[in-house]
Amino acid sequence: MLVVSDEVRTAVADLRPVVALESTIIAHGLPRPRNLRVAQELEAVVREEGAVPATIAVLDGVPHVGLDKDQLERVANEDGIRKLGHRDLPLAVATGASGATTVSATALLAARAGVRVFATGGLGGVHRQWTQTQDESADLGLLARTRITVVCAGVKSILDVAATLERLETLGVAVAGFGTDRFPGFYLADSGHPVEWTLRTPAEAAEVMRAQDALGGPDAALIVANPVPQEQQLDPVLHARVLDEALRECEERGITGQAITPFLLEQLVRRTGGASLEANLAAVRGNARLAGRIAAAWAGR
Ligand code: PSU
Ligand code: MN
Repeated sequence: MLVVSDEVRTAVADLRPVVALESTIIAHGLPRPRNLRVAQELEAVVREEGAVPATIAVLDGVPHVGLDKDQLERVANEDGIRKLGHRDLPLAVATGASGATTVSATALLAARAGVRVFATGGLGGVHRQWTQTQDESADLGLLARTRITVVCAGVKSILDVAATLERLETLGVAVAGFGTDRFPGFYLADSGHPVEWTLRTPAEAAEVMRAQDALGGPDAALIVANPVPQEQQLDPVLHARVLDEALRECEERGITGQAITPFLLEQLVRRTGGASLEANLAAVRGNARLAGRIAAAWAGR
């Protein structure tokens, strides 16, 4: 039911560092052909930190943890690759579908394969029109039930960040800033909201993971919120303006459901002349690196 690559399986068995990587950002979050290069680069960054990358996707109904070169290419370039949240996994398996996994599906499959650390860009969360649409990413609920450490640059700035932070509190998901007491804003180093906890080193993050296991309780995640470096962030004024425009366009065109996130991300790339893409990539790269370091500290347990 779950194919774990030889490299990942051996590393997990030997307690060596492994970092899970999601594939929705590759298939639906980034434009071609850059997406494949980014997928390869993220794996390389994880390796530079001495960890084994485990990119996760479903191909022809088979969930894979750890992709080879051709499989990664399929995710990046194949038409008709679906976007799979965790609820979609049994449907994709039973029907033989292929799809990229979101944070929720990636976290579930990673945890099943024994991978404890996961790097992504921005988490899904509560959308701005929530009172009308009830659109809240399944990422949040799944992270409340899965013992995994997610390194991210906050939640996507297209969301209602304050509401998302409240939901994470309600759901009992631990959130800590890495080297900051501000919750990062994905394209921006600071979302405008504080975090109550700050971790300063990968070893400290691994210490929290140990404490989670020792204390027991619900199998919730640890979110390590790692800001994009200040000098690589998107200009905050430009960000505010284009986000407003993109949200308005989304509403005018009646885009809903799973399509909202890819649509808005693409609009931002277009309306910033590619600058949002660079900030996005800087954030994801930094997260892959930090995840590699946390995985290394965790492996030394
Ligand atoms: N962040 C990005 N690009 C993305 C996503 C996040 O920079 O494509 C994806 C993640 O896979 C996340 C998903 O899990 O969007 C959330 O989508 P939704 O809001 O439909 O749950
Ligand atoms: Mn949604």
